[in-house]
Amino acid sequence: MKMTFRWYGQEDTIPLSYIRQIPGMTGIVSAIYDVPVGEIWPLVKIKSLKEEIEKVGLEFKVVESVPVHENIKLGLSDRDQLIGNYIENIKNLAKAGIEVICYNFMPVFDWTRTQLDKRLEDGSTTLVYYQDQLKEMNPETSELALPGWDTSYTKEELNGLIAKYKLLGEEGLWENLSYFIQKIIPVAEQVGIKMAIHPDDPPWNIFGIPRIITNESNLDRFLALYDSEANGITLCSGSLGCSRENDFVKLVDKYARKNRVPFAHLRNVKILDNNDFEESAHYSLCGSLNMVDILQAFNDSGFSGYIRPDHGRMIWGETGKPGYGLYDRALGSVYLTGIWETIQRSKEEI
Ligand SMILES: [Mn+2]
Repeated sequence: MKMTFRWYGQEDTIPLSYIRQIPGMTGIVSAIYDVPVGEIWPLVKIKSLKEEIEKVGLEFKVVESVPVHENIKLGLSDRDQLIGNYIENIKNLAKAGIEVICYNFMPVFDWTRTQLDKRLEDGSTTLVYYQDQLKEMNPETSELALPGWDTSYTKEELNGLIAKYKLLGEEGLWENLSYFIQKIIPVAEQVGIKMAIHPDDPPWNIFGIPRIITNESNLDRFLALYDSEANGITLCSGSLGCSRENDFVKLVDKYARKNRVPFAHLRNVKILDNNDFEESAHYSLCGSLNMVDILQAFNDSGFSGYIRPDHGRMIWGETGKPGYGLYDRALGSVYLTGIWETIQRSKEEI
């Protein structure tokens, strides 16, 4: 297991030198953020990002993410050209020594939460998802916007896009995902990149828009689209784990054993009634997921890929990008590293 940390480039308020000081930290997960979705990332930009990261003594092996243009997900007439650009990105990233590319195939909205600063009992703030809040934020009927939405769309554009996806439906989205996968995976195999799809977050349909990377049977279906280690999953405990139907430990055991998990996101969530959930501290007793069982499953399946702590709460008065402060993610990563050390030590003693 190699512990990594997400960093948003020069816009990020957290200096790389601080991340370097977290015990056990080996690498940075980042991306090129100033090139519009669908366009080619210049190799020179990728290389200079890599140099910046390596200068502080960290590795740059995982990119999160190379976003997939909506027209590829919708299967529109310009998708071949957009997939061509995507392939150029895969090739350029391989040239710079990248090993894993994380991406997702979620229509319109990426991760969805209804509040980004819910105050918990201990005074920290966190991201939450409450169905009651969600109902009030349906873009088709309400003026309210969900936090984290792409504000570059006008309301009319957004509703037009939602209507297109409703028409496409789940099967249409599967077809377009398969089309994309058949084109990109052979290239990834050739250049030695592992593609790792991130599950939909949360793993169910929102506002009638289809979401398909949601559970075990759909992950099976996804992996069968192209049977190759280059066609893998970013196993995210916080996304899959906020549905009680997903047994995350079982998913780790199943997919990591098949070498289909080059990258994982670990965080905890507290599942409440009514599909509500709150992002909690990583510590097992703070949420509904058991981190010891999860890391034990990674160990038992021979996992040698990259892990990063996922979202953290805001603690100790820190302000910044919700979910991506330094303190709680640093605590989370060291906690995970400690569990991993204990598991490795117990193996040596046997
Ligand atoms: Mn994640």
